[in-house]
Amino acid sequence: MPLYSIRMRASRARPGACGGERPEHISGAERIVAPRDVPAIAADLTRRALGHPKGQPDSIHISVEALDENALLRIPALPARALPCADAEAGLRLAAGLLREAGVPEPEAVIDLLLNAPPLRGAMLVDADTLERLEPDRERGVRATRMDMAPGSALPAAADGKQHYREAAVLAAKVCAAPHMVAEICISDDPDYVTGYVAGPGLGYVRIQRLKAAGSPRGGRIFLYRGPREAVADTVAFLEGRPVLVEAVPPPPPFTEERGPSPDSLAFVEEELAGIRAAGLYRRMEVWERPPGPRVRQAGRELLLLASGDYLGLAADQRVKAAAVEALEAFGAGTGGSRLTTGTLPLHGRLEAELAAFTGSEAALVFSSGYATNVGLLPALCGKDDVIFSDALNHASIIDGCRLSGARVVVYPHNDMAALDSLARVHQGRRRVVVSDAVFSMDGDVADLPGLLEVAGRHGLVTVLDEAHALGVIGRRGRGICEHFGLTGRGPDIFTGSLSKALGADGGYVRGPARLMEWLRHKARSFVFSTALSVAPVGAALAALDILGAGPERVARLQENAAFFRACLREHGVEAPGETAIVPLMAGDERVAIAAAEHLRAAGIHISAIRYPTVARAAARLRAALRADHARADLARAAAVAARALTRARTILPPQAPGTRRHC
Ligand code: WAQ
Ligand code: MG
Repeated sequence: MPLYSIRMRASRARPGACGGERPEHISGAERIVAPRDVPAIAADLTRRALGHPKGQPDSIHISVEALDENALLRIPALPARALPCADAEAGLRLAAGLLREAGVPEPEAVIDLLLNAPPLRGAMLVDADTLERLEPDRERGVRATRMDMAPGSALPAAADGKQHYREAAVLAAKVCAAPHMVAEICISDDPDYVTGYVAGPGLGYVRIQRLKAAGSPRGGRIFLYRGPREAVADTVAFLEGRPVLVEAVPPPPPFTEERGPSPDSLAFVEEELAGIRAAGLYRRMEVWERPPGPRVRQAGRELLLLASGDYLGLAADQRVKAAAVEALEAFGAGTGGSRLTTGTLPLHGRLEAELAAFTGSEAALVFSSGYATNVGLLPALCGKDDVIFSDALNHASIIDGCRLSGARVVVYPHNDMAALDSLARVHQGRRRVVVSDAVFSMDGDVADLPGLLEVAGRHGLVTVLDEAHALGVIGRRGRGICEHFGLTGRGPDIFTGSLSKALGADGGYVRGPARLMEWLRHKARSFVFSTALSVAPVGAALAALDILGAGPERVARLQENAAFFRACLREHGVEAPGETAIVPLMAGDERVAIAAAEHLRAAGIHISAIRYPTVARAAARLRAALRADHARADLARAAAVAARALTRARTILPPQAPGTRRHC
């Protein structure tokens, strides 16, 4: 069967070139194919020329020529192996060792030559002993061409579309079959392809994981020759003219004993960050230069802060800090063990007793954070045969706790007790739990506890209420959701909460019946496997409870401030329902929320813009959080500026282009 050699060469005029210069080579490739495959392969190579990462060509040459069947040589592929290495330096050392093995006396000098030569289209043909250049055209080098894998070779195409190995293995087989050839070394000029190889007739094809730094466009090839000068012409003629088909090219051997991550094993991180930026969801961490307070400093600027969970101003309270210091002095900075091993100190038990007493529960159990509390409690309560009914606007820690439990999770529409009732009728299970935020963290509304208790009672559901934003905030004396509703009879079964918001400290807790705490000590994995909460926050929380227990003044001031701020907003035409310390100012579009927050900042006011994934897409908002120690004048000003900021942001922004909000 006649065969054709198809060769592609893509090039462009050098930028700023003066006349007479050679065009810049972009890419080249070739195949040897049966006549019927010529059109398809020619198209394929043209596509490849047009899509090369080095850029668009000015001209693409495709040549198709019939081969002299009698001259066609079939040779076996070289056996292939792969050497892993951590970086190019290590790789070049491996290459030098291989060249020496192939009989090259000064391999380091060969590598120097390769690294310092100007870019060539072809390879340098170099005397293996004297390093003299032997090829007739030193600007171009010698090209190995008219070669391909034999048809029927089973080598699959590279998954990334890069055919480097396949082509290199063919080329190396031909080079090593050339007369008087000792060895070859090759570094790709593809900036993304750091793997190179050394090959030799006795050596085989040895892939070296890294022969250059990623991003470097420098590549090159050296063919090492040992023979009479008169035979150089024959070798060049073989390399350039003799048609060769290489049989049974083996699949690329992997770099198995790889140590350390390959340089781009974390490439997905950059990609995902780019997507996050493009969707306007990129987040920074600002540094606050003072403890939480009504006024704070950030990046050298004084700001009025309406964004802190330190609702009662206890985080920097003198007595709270002093108690933390005292606890630290008495018991040290860290506890050094889980509560079940060596981490339980006298203060832990005291705090649990005081918390229970303050809230009217039988007992409490302290966790290392509010998040750890919910992801510990829910999987302890429920497993795969169970059902958890969860409010659609519950906090992420509840959502994660539900998922981790493996229970069937039935999300009911926000605060919709009729819906909960019908869902509870349908979804049966071994144990059934309903869990809700007491105060919803992004909307600031209060769970319909009387309704929830009624539905739960009807269906025998275990009730869990998260009081993170309720303790110290709602109820006349800050005792939380039961006090808020004036509930006297039986309340929810279990409460969770946080020590790091109104109590100004750190950590989380569960409270409820004593037997439940005893059981959780065995069951809640975030409790069992966390180091015990350190004593400074435990001491701080105890002092905060003391202050709260002494009188409801702070709580009252917080509630008055929240009412005042809402009234101011309404005066400026901004809807501000609710009664808790959290006031959402709805923006909808993420960009409106961000622009409004920026406007507020320019006026010296910090109110957080909240957006996906914290809230649903297109439900972005400014979330104002009130404090007991906010001054009335400041709140009045903040309300006025916030109202203006939202109106402006809405009018200035063009409607969002369709599709730009999609990002997963
Ligand atoms: N003949 C001689 N030299 C050539 C040829 C050729 N046909 N093609 C390229 N060169 C020279 C030229 O100087 C290039 O700068 C240099 O080789 C590198 O060429 O196991 O992609 O085409 O996975 O960038 C190695 C694969 C891939 C290793 C090598 O070379 C593996 C590669 P590139
Ligand atoms: Mg190439």
